[in-house]
Amino acid sequence: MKIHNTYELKKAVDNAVDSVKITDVHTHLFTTDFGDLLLWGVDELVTYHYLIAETMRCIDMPYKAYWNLSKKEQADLIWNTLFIERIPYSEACRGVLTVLAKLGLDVGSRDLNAYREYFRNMTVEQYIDKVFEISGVKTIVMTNDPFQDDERAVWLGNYKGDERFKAALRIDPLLNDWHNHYKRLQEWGYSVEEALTEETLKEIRRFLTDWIDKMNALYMAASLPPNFTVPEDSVRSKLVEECIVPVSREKNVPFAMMIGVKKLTNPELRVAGDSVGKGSIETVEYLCAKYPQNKFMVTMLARENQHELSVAARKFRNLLIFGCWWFLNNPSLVEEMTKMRFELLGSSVIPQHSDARVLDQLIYKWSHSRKIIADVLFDKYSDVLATGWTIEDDEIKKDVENIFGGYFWNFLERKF
Ligand code: HDL
Ligand code: ZN
Repeated sequence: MKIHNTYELKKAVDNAVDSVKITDVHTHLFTTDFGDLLLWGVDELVTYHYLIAETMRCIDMPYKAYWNLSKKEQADLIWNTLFIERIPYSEACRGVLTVLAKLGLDVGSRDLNAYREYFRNMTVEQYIDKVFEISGVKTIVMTNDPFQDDERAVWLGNYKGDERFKAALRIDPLLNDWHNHYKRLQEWGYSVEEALTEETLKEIRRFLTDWIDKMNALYMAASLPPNFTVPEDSVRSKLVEECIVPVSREKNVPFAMMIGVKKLTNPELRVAGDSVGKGSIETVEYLCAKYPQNKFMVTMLARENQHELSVAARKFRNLLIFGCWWFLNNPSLVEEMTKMRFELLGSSVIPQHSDARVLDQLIYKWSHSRKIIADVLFDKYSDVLATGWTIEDDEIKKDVENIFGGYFWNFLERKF
């Protein structure tokens, strides 16, 4: 049906965005095969590391004392500090409230114990179904690291899987800390040594291939520091060009570079202690230009990298940019980045991923992002209509399905 006015346009956009089933290309969630690695429920939600960082700004408790508290005591402390003693309007705080509201709980009661009651008789299987249904997510991609022993054991054991959960092979230890991890590959039967001999490089390629096959990984990924540079005279640069790139091309799986993480800026905050730094767009451009048959997914953590990354995506069809990652996943920056990306790239981008670490977060991260992306799309479509161009509602539906996952699946299929 042709759209005739902004009222019909708003309705068509809201219907399309509210009903689209999402592919979430980057999360830290796990199937139930992995047991406690899958975090869920209100205490995990409230002790999300974003909220730990925000709480520790407000109190003088020694970091060590916080880490020695039980999970419940940590949640009580965070709840009292950020939700009772203050109005919870940071994005991570608001997210908790959105989850409680979407679950139909009495948010106004501020009663954490009542929220805990809700989960008392819930099984994880029931809750996975509920969260996928409420959030409108159809498929999520996990972050799967064979160097994590408890996770590795599951892959080598009786992993059954769940068709809603896909795998991504995460290789930070290999790329960022070869010196301390090559012995692991030796233990696992790969004839590598610390020196990157031809034999070692061949065996690393075998390791990557084996795990892509074992996991049926959709892509390989690594989080990388601001100074990540290729080419350079370094182990990491050599591993990227001699191992990651050839395996990525041969298996036709993208290499996802997540650039700009300054690890443990405050080590006492542990998982909450990482910060951000501007990365090198030249490295992204070099790799995309030198390896046109390879596919690269890139997300960068610094706001300062966003415009040049969008321009780089204009230059290389084998570059797919994705998400408003981590410190960028806030309404003001999601709107800014989404507008810029749609204006520079049209729909050939993945505007968002959740990065959810706790299952419940799918509910809020997608509720918040859907609204912003819908508003930006409404603006863009309105501008098009204002020229006298016409738009049909099923064209909007198709465009929305594309940006909430279709373009990702299409990118995986493409061979350059
Ligand atoms: O490296 C990553 O994938 C990051 O997303 C980190 O896990 C980070 O701690 C995080 O959860 N950000 O949202
Ligand atoms: Zn992540």
